[in-house]
Amino acid sequence: MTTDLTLHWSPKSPYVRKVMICAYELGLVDRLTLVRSVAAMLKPNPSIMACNPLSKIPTLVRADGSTLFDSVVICEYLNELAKGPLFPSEGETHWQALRWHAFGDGLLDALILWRNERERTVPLQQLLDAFELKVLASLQLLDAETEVLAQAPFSIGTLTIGCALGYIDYRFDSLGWREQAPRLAAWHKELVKRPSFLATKPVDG
Ligand SMILES: N[C@@H](CCC(=O)N[C@@H](CS)C(=O)NCC(=O)O)C(=O)O
Repeated sequence: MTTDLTLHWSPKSPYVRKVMICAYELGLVDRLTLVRSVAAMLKPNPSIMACNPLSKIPTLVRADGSTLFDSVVICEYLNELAKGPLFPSEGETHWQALRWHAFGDGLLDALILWRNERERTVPLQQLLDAFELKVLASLQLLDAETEVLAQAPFSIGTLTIGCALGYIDYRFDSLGWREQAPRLAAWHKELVKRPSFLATKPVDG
């Protein structure tokens, strides 16, 4: 298979992980050339910016040089390329998948801003408290939705929630989220047995 797609990639980014999980699930991994790219809010990266002025990963470069970002767009593009099932188009499963996709991305956005704030020399306590409140409330709601999550088909929605929970494991271990959301934890334990999750576990380096 030709590697006609270049992905600005990092093993730490949960948004990149979404794209990689889609690629594994859709059998498209062999078409990707992964370029290790460091994206940091305080240090715009010229090599990413040559393709994406926002200096964010994931950014996908196609064979004709055109680019696609962000993860929302890239995941849907890969699904379309493979004529995959990850973006259900019919009925309630469509809205369910889109809602969990937005929910998981929103949770990730809050977690990343929370992490940035807590690493500042003098963090703003009000912001730290607000992020914690939102993350705990999200976990509570997802825990209440576990039965529906478990019955839903595997989709961009369920995989994004899985990536957000994986990011909590990676960067917010001390939150003890499994005690706050035990039903969700049981669902997540099964989800991460999928080869696409095992192959994309976040790692430092
Ligand atoms: N909404 C974007 C978020 C991507 C994002 O924020 N990625 C982080 C890495 S985890 C990044 O590139 N940060 C660099 C920056 O914000 O300048 C997506 O879904 O792809």
